[in-house]
This record gives sequence, C-alpha cells and structure tokens, in this order.
Amino acid sequence: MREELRALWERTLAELRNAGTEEELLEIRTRCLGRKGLLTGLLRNVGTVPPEERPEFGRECNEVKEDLSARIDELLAELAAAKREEVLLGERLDVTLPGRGVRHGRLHPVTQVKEEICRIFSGLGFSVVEGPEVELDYYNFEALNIPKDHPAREMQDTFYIEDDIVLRTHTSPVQVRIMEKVRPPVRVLSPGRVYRRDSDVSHTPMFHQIEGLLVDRGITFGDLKGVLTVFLKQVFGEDTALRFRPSFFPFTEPSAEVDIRCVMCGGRGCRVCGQSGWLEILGSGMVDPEVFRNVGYDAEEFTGFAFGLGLERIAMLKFGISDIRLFFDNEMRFLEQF
Ligand code: 2NL
Repeated sequence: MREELRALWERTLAELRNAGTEEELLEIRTRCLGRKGLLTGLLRNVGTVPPEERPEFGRECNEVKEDLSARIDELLAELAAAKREEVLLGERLDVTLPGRGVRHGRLHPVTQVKEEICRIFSGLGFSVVEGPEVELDYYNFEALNIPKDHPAREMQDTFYIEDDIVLRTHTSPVQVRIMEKVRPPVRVLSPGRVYRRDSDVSHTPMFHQIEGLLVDRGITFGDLKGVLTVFLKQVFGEDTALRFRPSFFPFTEPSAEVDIRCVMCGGRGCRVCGQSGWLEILGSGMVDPEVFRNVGYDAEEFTGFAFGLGLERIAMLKFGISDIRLFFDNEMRFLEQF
C-alpha cells in the first residue's frame, strides 16, 4: 500500500509538470483528491495494511494529499495571474498620448446679432414676441395698408402657399396680431425668419428680420430718433455717426431710413458703401393711422413708431462678410470664426 501511495504521488507530480491548462489541473485534482478519487480509494483500503503501520500510513496519505492540493492551488494561481496579465496587455493604453480635444459648438453669427439686439431692446423695456411664418395675406399685407395690386407687393416678391396664404415677407404681421390682442402701451420686438423670392450675393429667399413697435399716448418722431440712436450706438459703437433720411413705407408716415457712417472706410467712400460714405441700416417711421384703424386703436388717442432691419445685413457689416450666402452654407471653417 505504501508503495502504491508513493507511486501515485510521483505519477501525479509528473502529470502536474505536464499540465498546461486550468482544465487539466482540475481534472487531476478530481481524479486524485476528489471524494471518489484515487487517494480516497487507497485510504479506504487501509484494512490491508498491518495494524501497527496504519497510523503511519494514514499520516503519509494526508501528507501526500496536502502536498498535491497545495501544488495544484499554486499552479492554478499562476495560470490565473498569467491570464490576467494577458488581458491587461491587450487593454494597454498610452496615457502620454495627447487628448482628442473637446469640439465646442457656437452660436451662428446671425443668432449672435439677434440676441445682442434683443438684449439691448429688453433693456429699453421691449418684450420679444414671435408669430407664424405661414401667414394670412391679411396680416402680411392688408392690415399694413398694402392693398392688393399695390406696387409694394411686387417690391417684395412673395411666396404664395394659397390665394390668401403667404410665407411672411416681414415680421410686421406679428405686431399686427399683438395690437389686435392688447391695448397700448405696447413695446414689442419681433425677430424671425422671413421669405422673399430673391437670390444673389446680398439676397437669399429666406433671411432674418427684427421689427420693433412702440405705441402709447404722446409718442413722437423724437422718441423714434432717441430710441434708434441709443440702439445703433450700442451695436456699432458710441462714436458711430447716424443720419435719418426721408423715405416711404405704406405702413408708416412719415418714414425714415437710418444710415450709419460706413464701418469699412469711416466715410471716405469705398466699395461696401458704394462711395457714399454711409450704410443703410434700417427702415422706420410713425405708424400710419390707417394701420391703427385696422387693429381697432384710436389714432387720435395713440401714436407710435416702428422699425425693421435685416439681421444678415447687420451681421455682414459687423463681421465684414461680403456674401450673404455664406450664412447658409453651414461650412464649419466659416462658422468657426465667430
Ligand atoms: C425695412 C423697413 C419697417 C416697419 C418696418 C411696421 C410694423 C407695424 C406698423 C408699422 Cl405693425 N410699421 N414696421 C415700419 C417701418 C419700416 O421696415 O426696411 N425693413 C427691413
């Protein structure tokens, strides 16, 4: 029996030396040390050992069992460590590599200008209002004193959806809708997309406009000049020279266009200002009494002024951009500059 034990021990040591995988080691452990294993089988036959040798045989059995068990555990641990090392090597990353960087989004230059203008007029007590881009002919034209067959309708070539439904050509209809709803005092600013059938370096079929409207008792052309002067000096700088020039709009009387001293040449004359030294910035005027009648305001009791400007045009002058279409190409190299 003791020779058999010794033979089993040596054979198993040889097997362990040749075992290369976890599965092989576990198989050896079950076969030798398991409940139905070879070593348990030897112990069960202790009866064939002479009585005086039995304690010694039992001790040797336990020694072999503990020795093999410890070796197998150690080999299993070595295999597990090697496997972990392999996984780590596969996942190795170079922490000294430069980062990929975070790409920042930014506001479109037209949005920046819109927000700046809204901020300035908020400071002057105006609220920002919006309205539909698909508009009734009535709100876009009729209520603003632009009757059918009026030349002003051809001036701003209109996209028609149906006979009496258009894409708005300005944001004035938003203010008409406000005046229908609330009595003066009214101080509103309406930014938004507008549409005209036009396309070249300075016109796109869709562009952005901001209009302002102030109505109350006793509002005069002096208020118009004061508010627009404060506004334009905040956008273009305190030293900017302004010029109010008589003009015509069907919805205002009297009307004025406002020019600023050319931001490119300082007034000496250049390509941008057409050698005039001045840049046309906005249209304005005292609201025509006919418009007040259309919305149910008493034109004897209330007066007011209104103005409108194109946001792309302001952004082009502010940032020195010569082709309006750049705003709509969504080229990152263009947009990243603002
Ligand atoms: C321009 C001219 C203007 C208005 C817009 C307006 C609105 C109402 C009543 C009266 Cl509800 N007027 N808006 C007035 C004068 C000029 O815009 O050249 N825009 C680009």
